[in-house]
Amino acid sequence: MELPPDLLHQAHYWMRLTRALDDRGTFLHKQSKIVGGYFSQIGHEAISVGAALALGADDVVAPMHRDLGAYLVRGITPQRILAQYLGRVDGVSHGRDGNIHGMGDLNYGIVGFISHLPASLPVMVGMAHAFVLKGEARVAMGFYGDGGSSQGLSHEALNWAATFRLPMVFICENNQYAYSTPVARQMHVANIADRALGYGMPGAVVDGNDFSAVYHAARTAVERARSGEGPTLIECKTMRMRGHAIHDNMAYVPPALLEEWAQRDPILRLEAHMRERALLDDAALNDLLVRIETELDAAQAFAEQSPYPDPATLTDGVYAEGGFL
Ligand SMILES: Cc1ncc(C[n+]2csc(CCOP(=O)(O)OP(=O)(O)O)c2C)c(N)n1
Repeated sequence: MELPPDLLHQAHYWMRLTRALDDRGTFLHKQSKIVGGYFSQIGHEAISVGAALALGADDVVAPMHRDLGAYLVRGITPQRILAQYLGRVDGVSHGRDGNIHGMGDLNYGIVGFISHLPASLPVMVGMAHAFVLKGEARVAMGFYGDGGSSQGLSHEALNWAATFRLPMVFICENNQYAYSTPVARQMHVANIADRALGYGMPGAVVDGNDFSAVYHAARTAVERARSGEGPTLIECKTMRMRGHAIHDNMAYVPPALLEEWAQRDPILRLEAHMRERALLDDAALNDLLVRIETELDAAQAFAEQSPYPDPATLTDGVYAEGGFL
């Protein structure tokens, strides 16, 4: 089924913004303005944007370190994200973390990434269970990687969600490597989604570099979850196009593999599709890219003038105040 033009234009903007913001982060890191590591998400844009666009405003999501697009789609501004990267008070975690780890904001339905890989999944399953107990028609979505899929917490979370038919969508981003470990060195199944059968839920394998495929699968899973039919596991196959983090030159990845995946770049594919449908031409693309760079220049200026946090506030927010849902 062909997606409507307005959805494709939205997706195109978010995917281009995600990549440009990622490039901006790399640039700021090279200027030594970002303390610590920097995780690039290049190549993951169709997954984070496609899955997040399938959610409703009251739903909740736990993105990970390569899901920048999901933060943007949910409404976290580039200003706040760049301030976060620079450790400033206007960052999402108010200067408590540099790069991706602490970027949660429940006002936007975003649970901050728990660095211990699939550790976010049981949290999201708990939220999904709370929605059922409270009789709310809300959906929880959790992202995890191929590496995270081999850890115990992901199995427990999937099993619990299936057992209680929870409104949960699992998005597994299979980007072929967990740090330097290729998928074949950590599991003996062809598809991570094949495991869905063992948990008792539907599993879908999608081309993670195809926005339309990701969006359709996520939309179907969200609708299924909302109507009380239970969880779905969606495996999005993609490739990590950069090192694990900026320090990693990924000498362990065969260059031909990267070249092969570069031919399937998710943004170029979406643009080719839009051009075929006469929804995009060179002039419109150029306008969009200029608009995004202008937006990011303003965001960077905002972030760079934002102060560092007052050390006296260091323990603020360590304990929950009031309810969280
Ligand atoms: C329990 C634990 N062990 C190790 C790490 C360090 N670490 C962070 S991401 C990562 C690899 C994750 O691989 P995957 O789940 O496939 O996600 P990807 O980085 O490929 O997107 C590792 C080993 C961690 N954060 N937590």
